[in-house]
Amino acid sequence: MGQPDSRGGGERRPDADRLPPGQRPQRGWPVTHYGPVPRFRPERWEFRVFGATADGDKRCWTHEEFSALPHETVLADLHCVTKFSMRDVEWGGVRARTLLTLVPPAPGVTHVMVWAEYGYSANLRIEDFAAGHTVFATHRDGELLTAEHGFPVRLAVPHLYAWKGPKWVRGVEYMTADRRGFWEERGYHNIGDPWREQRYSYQEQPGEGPEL
Ligand SMILES: Nc1nc2c(c(=O)[nH]1)N[C@H]1C(S)=C(S)[C@@H](COP(=O)(O)O)O[C@H]1N2
Ligand SMILES: [Mo]
Repeated sequence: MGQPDSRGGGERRPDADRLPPGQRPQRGWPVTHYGPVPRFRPERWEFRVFGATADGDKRCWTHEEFSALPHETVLADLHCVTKFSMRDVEWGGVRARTLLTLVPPAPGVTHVMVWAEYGYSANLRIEDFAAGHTVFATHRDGELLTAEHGFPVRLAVPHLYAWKGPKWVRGVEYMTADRRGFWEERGYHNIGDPWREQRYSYQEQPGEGPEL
């Protein structure tokens, strides 16, 4: 199901046809990440939801099981903090909302940490994670992701800078307090809203992130 109106924060933004401040459009699809591209080993791979779940149990899916979860598509833009943006990316995969339904968080959950291979991580407020267009993508434009773009699973959180969307995701930790992820510990903004140009941690206002 295409969602032409999903570019903004859930409802259509009046400025949906513009780019966030300081961004320029990018042709093609560059590869941007820190560290090596992990090799996918299906027999060792699992996707885990753990931490403060409602019933206290963690939940794991094999690759085959994860691939069988309800598949939906989301049309969104991607904004890299290095200032390029890609318009109208069609992600296909499992909505974060679907996972929240399958594994309800405990009432006190305020944030999640999304974990990827090699310990890469990104923290999100639960409302950013629960947004209707937040999707664990397995496909782009109907094709399986390539290794360098995050196969088998990457997260897209279209209303935040793209570092908040780990490639090669392996799990989600439900948290009852905020904690910084990989880039958030290394000088990037704890929230990362491109429309507010929240690029760096020195721009954080009181209450926007845990102590550095
Ligand atoms: N695991 C992991 N995921 C990551 C990154 C990374 O370094 N490691 N970089 C992020 C950044 S900064 C961007 S812009 C996007 C780039 O996605 P792409 O290479 O598919 O364009 O991936 C994000 N996901
Ligand atoms: Mo980025």
